[in-house]
Amino acid sequence: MPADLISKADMKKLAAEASGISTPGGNARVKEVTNRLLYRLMQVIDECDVSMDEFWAAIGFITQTAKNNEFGLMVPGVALEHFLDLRLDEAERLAGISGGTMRTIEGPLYVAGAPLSKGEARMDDGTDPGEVFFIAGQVKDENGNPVAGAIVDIWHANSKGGYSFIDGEQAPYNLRRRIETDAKGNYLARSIVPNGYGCPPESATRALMNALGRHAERPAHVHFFVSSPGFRQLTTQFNFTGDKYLYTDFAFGTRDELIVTLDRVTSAEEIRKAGVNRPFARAKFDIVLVREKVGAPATIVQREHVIAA
Ligand code: MBD
Ligand code: FE
Repeated sequence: MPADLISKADMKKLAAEASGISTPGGNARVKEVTNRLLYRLMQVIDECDVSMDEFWAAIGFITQTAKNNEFGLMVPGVALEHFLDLRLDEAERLAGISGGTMRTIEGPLYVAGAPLSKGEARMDDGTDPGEVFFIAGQVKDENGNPVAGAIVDIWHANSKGGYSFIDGEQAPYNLRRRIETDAKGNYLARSIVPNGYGCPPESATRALMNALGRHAERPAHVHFFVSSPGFRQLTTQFNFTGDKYLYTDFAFGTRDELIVTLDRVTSAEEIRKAGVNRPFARAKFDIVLVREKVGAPATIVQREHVIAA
């Protein structure tokens, strides 16, 4: 069939009617967004001459994504989670907020309720053969003053790129910890160097990436939620210099301000001091929180989180 069979006016009228725009009742917000989405979708179908077979294949694909509980993975894969970050960055700028550590996407693999400890924690259970990794940092305010008692909630993948709870192979809360900063605002985590995450072979998200000619991999990364009363909660991650996928993250999470360099430590003296028995890696990740401001858009995102039993 040819493209552009229907007039814009006819599509607009049909979308508005389907969205209850001129009928009373219902939810005004739902009507508004449904109307705009439908109108744009109709336009895309008409402009691209989407066939009935193609349309129903797309509905099948969306249905499969939902059955797999995979929208949390699909959303960052098509850059929408990063897009939401860009909008929040800009809204903060307009609200006069600046200076804190850069945010980046939460991703779908957070599990609430990780063990909480003061000052430091060991995150791995000793079964992962990966490189020993110390993450040290200080939580500060915009003036450089330490923030004591901040909660640094850290989660990351193992040396195979898998997350505990999700991969079903690791102990509960392995590589997931909450650390309360000490009097100087410092936190220290002992863990293992993570590997990058790749979308599961059978996932709808990987199928989509294949169809788009993109890969479905993330560079290695470590996730953070950082919170303290009176400050805006921060959602962020860091990546590592030299990572193969650093600048092609399928989830668009990499930001130049959030790349750390692994310091490889081989001196016998340092190894002994660190309380380990082999060369290890370390990275520094300081965090600047900005003060909460009335009227500023919230940084705490309400979304479904798993809590491990
Ligand atoms: C991840 O570990 C992740 O952080 C994101 C955003 C998507 C998939 C896997
Ligand atoms: Fe992740």
